[in-house]
Amino acid sequence: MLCGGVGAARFMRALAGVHHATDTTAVINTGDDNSLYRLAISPDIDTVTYTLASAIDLDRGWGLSGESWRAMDALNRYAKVMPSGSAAAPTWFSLGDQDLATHLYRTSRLAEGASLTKVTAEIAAAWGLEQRLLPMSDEAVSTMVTLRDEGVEVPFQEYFVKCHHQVAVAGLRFQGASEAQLTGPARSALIDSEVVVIAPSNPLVSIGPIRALPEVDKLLGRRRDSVVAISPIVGGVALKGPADRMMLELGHEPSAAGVARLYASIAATLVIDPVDEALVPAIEATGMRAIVTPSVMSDIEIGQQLARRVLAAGRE
Ligand code: FO1
Repeated sequence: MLCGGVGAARFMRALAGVHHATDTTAVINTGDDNSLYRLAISPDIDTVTYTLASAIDLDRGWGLSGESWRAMDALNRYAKVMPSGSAAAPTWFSLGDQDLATHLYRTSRLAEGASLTKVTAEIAAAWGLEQRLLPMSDEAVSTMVTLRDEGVEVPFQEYFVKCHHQVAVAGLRFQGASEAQLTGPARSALIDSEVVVIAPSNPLVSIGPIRALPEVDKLLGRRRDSVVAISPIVGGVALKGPADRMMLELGHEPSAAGVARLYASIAATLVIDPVDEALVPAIEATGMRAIVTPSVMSDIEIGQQLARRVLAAGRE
């Protein structure tokens, strides 16, 4: 599966109920990664990890449930004296006390020369996961967002968290993507898997960075018939996050048909929710097949039914 954060994690969770976790691989976006507090933070990897470990905070959609924030509170004391221009305590980006352990471990292991792939596997094992969680690349790729009204380009987390993704976007750039490589295991997964699922993640900033890596679109295009995408836009709105607004701001139709136009070259099937039934002709006009099935994973039953339908579609 090509994965971003929350939507992908929810689908992975449902998939675990209908398909062997040991036969499931997630290729996860690292364009959101950042080194705030000089720590190696990988939000989408951690959201998938924590969700599959049933440790995610369901209200926030990120970080750990039952979290405490004592380290952050202590940091806020120093933020008061921090010189302007210093990045020592970016307290607009909160790290919970338990979540901190993940970043401390990952940062130290990377400093010892371990690859992000290796460290991600160690962290997944520590949480008892059987799915294979793979970063899309072991090299740095940074999603940069150009803000329309401010006329500046900022790293993704500044757009998403500091600006609460309420500001209009004029452009996206995946810094480092053309020099970075899909990891070996991720490449093999995209070639050898029976079915590739494009998770219901933001097509532009969660799936986009993965596709920006050399050869990903070519690899998927070659096996397009067994690539199934799930629309993250239902009834014209994103189930979570700014995908609908971002698509509109960047010239795409914020609908399941707009998603089809983005994915038509790499996936033969788009799974849409019944509310979008009227869009089937527009989706088929892109050359994709539309499959209509409840796509809002409001309970585990619906999630598992969606997962079954997606797997079947990839095998047809
Ligand atoms: N999102 C927020 O809205 N505010 C935060 O302070 C915040 C901190 C944070 C720390 C670790 C982490 O893994 C995720 C965190 N997120 C936070 C969510 C993060 O911005 C998003 O999960 C993704 O980058 C977008 O999918």
